[in-house]
Amino acid sequence: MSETLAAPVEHGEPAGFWRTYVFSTDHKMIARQYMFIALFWAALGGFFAYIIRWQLAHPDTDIPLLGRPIGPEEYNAFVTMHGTIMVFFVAMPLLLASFGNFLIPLMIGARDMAFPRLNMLSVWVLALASLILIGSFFVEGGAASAGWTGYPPLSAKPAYTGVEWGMDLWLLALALEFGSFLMGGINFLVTPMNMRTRGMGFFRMPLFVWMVMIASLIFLLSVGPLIAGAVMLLLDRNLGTSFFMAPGGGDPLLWQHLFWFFGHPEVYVILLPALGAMMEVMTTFSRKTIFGYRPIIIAVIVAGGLSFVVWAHHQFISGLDPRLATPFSVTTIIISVPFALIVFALLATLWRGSIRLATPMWFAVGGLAVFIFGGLTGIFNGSAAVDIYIHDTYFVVAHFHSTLFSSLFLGGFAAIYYWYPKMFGRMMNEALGQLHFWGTFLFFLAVFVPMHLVGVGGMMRRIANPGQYEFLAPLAGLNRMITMSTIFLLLSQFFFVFNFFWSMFRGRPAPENPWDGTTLEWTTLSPPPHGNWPGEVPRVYHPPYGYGLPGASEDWVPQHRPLPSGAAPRT
Ligand code: HEM
Ligand SMILES: [Cu+2]
Repeated sequence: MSETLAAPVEHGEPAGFWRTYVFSTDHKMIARQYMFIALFWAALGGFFAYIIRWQLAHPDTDIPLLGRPIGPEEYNAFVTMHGTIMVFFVAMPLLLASFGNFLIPLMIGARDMAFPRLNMLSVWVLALASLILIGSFFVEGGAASAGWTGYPPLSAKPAYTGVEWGMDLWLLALALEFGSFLMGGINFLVTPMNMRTRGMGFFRMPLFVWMVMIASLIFLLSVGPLIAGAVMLLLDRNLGTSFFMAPGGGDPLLWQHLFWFFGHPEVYVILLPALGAMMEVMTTFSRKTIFGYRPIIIAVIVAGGLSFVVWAHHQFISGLDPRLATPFSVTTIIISVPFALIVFALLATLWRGSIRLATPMWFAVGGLAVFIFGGLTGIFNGSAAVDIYIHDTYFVVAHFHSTLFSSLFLGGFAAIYYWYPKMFGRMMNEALGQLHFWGTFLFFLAVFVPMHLVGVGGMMRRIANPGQYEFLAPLAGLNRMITMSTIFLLLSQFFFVFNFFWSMFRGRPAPENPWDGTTLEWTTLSPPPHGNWPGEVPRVYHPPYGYGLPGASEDWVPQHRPLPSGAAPRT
């Protein structure tokens, strides 16, 4: 791309504490801010998972750490907030916003984002949304409790849940969060479109950049109807309209359509950056060019497009016209085709590679394995006939956690362990990293594999006390085992927390390129200075993953070095 655009951006070197750490326009500082917001919320979301699980295993007893029992109303609030937090305040800020911000300029060879002030605004709007969501716990009636999907009529009439302000604040917090990611999304799209360094064609961008661009586009295109829906719900709650209330002529199903038209694409907004990070890690640690670079991009675009026509698979038994069930089943099953292609491409990348099993690679491979598993159970949910039996059971809960946990946490940890040296200038401890991986991976399986059995055994989701149902009595032992495993899963995270903060101050100083990566972020200092490269921005000579090239002196050629004559990386 043109040299002028890659020249230093207009905002100068930051000066002083406030401009450097708080109101920063530097994409790398903004990325760290997003990361800390996400990690704060992850701790709270995880704590809520523990509260939920404790209540399910030992209903109505004192919850250790909380120091008191919770009733069914509060249980609903914890489930709602757990889901809301994990999806909107952990997954998107961490995968899309933090890594998107940190990596896009570094990977494409730009000195910052296209719109640095908009970037700063987006993180502060998210911070405001976070404060409002926290505030909603302390208002009269407590926090929202209509589920993360906020279905009316439950969400439309305060009398149904006893939640007054909490629900309005929930809607407001989400509206602000959406606004924040719309602003972020503009940067994630415009920056790679306009600010690539010389030689960086679109098909020479690392896959992570592609994934963030496609995720941002999906988000931009799907969120509008839900914002309209949220305004209508606010009006129903506060001004007596009846968009979603049957007695006044409204239709609660309308909300479900608006929500899931956004909701299904939204899971890809979470998934794609995670997959992108896993791809970067896998190619580096198997020392092999990614298999099928272009087919992967095309498959993701196809899956992204299809994600707009599958939404009613969440509504098979909602009173939807049964003639609609078949088309939505079919589109849902079709969407597994591009994903199967991506999975095979990744397996082919690993195949016969010289695999280096460091912590990022463990998380990436573990994440891929769990994602495959979660994708397979999705086929059952997507088939309308089967879904009649498993809808709203713990089978569904187990399915979506397999895909979401593998994206958010297994993919997210792969990304953190991989790029931490670049982000913070120090290496993380490898032994602690591997302990963290095995604790997380094995206890994840111990929580969510048996959960499928509980679901097939008939246990419904969103119930506060399974002890009230005689037919669920045989599942009590499994439920206690799942809760025990949840506690160990959460305890395993202390390996990470300690490693993360300890390494920041005590870790071995990171070299520029600790993993022998080929993409541009590894060509500058760790951490990169303001403006990203101390001297000129490097230019690019070939596609991103130059591993194992014949004629090269090492097993890799970085993107900013010309290829040895005769070598051409496959794309
Ligand atoms: C520590 C690991 C986790 C455990 C033990 C856990 C456990 C649970 C449980 C027991 C429920 C209640 C299910 C119900 O009654 O419907 C739930 C709901 C949910 N979880 Fe998790 N979860 C974990 C991590 C995650 C992650 C990583 C995500 C997303 C990225 C997530 C997203 C959700 C969502 C969206 C709901 C639905 C909330 C609702 O029904 O309104 N969870 N989780
Ligand atoms: Cu869906």
